[in-house]
Amino acid sequence: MLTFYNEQHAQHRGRHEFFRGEQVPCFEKPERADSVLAELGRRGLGRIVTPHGVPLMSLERIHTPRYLHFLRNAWSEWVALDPANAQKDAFPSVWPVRTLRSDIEPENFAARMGLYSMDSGTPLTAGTWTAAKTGADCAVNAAHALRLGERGAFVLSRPPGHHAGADFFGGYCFLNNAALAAQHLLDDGARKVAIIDIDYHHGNGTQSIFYHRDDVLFVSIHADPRNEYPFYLGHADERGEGAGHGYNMNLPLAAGSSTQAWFTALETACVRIGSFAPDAVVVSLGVDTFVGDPLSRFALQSADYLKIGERLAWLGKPTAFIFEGGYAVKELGVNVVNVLEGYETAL
Ligand code: SP5
Ligand code: ZN
Repeated sequence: MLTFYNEQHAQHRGRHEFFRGEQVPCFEKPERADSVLAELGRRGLGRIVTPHGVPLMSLERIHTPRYLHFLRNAWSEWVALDPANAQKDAFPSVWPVRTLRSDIEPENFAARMGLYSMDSGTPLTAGTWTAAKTGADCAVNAAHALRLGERGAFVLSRPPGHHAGADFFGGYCFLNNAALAAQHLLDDGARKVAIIDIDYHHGNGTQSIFYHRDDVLFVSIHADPRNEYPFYLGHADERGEGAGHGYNMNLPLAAGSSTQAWFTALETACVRIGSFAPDAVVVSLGVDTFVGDPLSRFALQSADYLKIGERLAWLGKPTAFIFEGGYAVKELGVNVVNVLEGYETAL
């Protein structure tokens, strides 16, 4: 398996996020990717390569030009508000909920940031754009490797991507790497792509990007949004709209669900993907389903991740694995690499 490693990932280094009115240290931190890289080295799972930079046009296949422009310039505008801001994470000050207008961008930066943000948990920092862009490069490169005949590719990058939509960030995510990979596969000749999202949290960004389309099937297993982030999307009755009707499948499970229930959902997801008959598969690989994860309430054990990789291998399609969530830093490497090894050694 080829790994596309984002050497710039540590440039995104948030100081804190808000949780119940308090600033708490960021869960999404550079040590996460370090843990996975170290385990990849120990297990010798194939070459680790640096991606080629892709043109911004590739990102515009998924994200709006206005949003990309905002992200690229955000840090310098934040610092322009007040030079002292250089030592502080950027957060929005206002959000345009329902009856407020979102068609006119305010000039004030912290207010404008609210237009592109969905939560108070996602700090924007000096290196966020560089890290996110290089991560997107990894995703597009991984998709390209599949088109060139690789059976599997892994994107080892942070920040993650699946909560980011066409024009917003949140949930620690800025650019939607899984969506960028899927779109590149299509642009390079694939006819149909399935995305399976196994992060603990619903991939609201990915779902919203492909909700009206039938060339990308989105299937997600996640904690029920009634009680878990992202709260406002991910219910079972969201099946897609227009041409996309029937091409979105959500399999929410109550927080605290058993591992057996989780694997039953995985089987349902895989059967749907099999009937869709995609040319390639993209996996949003979050391992915050782990029993020891500090954010989450599922119960998967490290050995379960080998089984996941094996089951995904049985789909028999070229597969790109995109690193998403997972916050039990010590076990993160083993859990992620177990999925990849299960995929490699199956069949
Ligand atoms: C990619 C990804 O996994 N994003 C998840 C974003 C979740 N943000 C909300 C975090 C809520 C913090 N809850 C702390 C519980 C401490 N016991
Ligand atoms: Zn997650």
